[in-house]
Amino acid sequence: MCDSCGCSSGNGAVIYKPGDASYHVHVDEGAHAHDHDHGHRHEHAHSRQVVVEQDVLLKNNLLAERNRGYFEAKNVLALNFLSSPGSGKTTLLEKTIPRVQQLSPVSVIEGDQQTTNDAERIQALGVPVLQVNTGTGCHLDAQMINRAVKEMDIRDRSLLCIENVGNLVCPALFDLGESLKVVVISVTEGDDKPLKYPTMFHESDVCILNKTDLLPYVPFDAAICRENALKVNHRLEWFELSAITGDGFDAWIGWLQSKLSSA
Ligand SMILES: Nc1nc2c(ncn2[C@@H]2O[C@H](COP(=O)(O)OP(=O)(O)OP(=O)(O)O)[C@@H](O)[C@H]2O)c(=O)[nH]1
Ligand SMILES: [Mg+2]
Repeated sequence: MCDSCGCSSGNGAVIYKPGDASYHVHVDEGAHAHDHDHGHRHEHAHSRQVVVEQDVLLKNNLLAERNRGYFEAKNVLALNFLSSPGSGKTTLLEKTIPRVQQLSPVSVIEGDQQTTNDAERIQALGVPVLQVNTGTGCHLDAQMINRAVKEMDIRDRSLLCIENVGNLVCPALFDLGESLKVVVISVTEGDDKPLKYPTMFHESDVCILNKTDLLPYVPFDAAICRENALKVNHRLEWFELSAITGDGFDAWIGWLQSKLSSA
């Protein structure tokens, strides 16, 4: 359960019966249900809940703008890495950082509900890293980044990698003040994910299809996945790679280096 964005409450969720477009139920904790005279059951969201959510996002956005101003003033390229749990964000960072360190200093903020496992993996590379544990929270927010950055000595003209909590839903809603969002999807997740979780792909600037070394073993069509992602967001930069074998890495590293040299 997430107690910071209330996403577990099911607020605003709609349940559809397959094949019956006229039937839908809005689910809202604590709301009353009733039947409309147009033949379907309908539960209304409490307006108070909506106001609280707007308030949370507004407060977050104000802080995100402060973070963004700080990053811009220091010419820091801040990348927010997002994905389902286990798509390979940390592995991608482990393989990416050694290849860009020569060009620019790197620091990392790791977000997870619990453990310092990912921070320890990054620390082994010898770069500054902080772990943010969100407890029951399912995403990082701008305040967490604001506090973390104050604890770090972020260098001018550097790369800051922020690994968000593994979750393809809520982190898309919370602006951290990052320069760009990078969504990672792996071939074991299904090529329909961009259509099923469109907000994440719509909000992202870059999409990395990871674990391409497993393509021979899973029914996953990379071309269809790309088409689905571009349907949701035609501006997405698209990379296909394997963080384990290093296949496809040159294009990703080349793109990153060009961003760093123009930051
Ligand atoms: N075959 C294969 N496995 C990979 C690849 N990238 C990552 N993995 C494996 O996938 C698992 C999860 O990788 P992580 O890098 O921890 O994934 P993550 O997205 O950081 O996970 P969370 O932080 O828990 O959300 C590990 O067992 C990795 O070794 C890849 O390109 N190919
Ligand atoms: Mg990780």
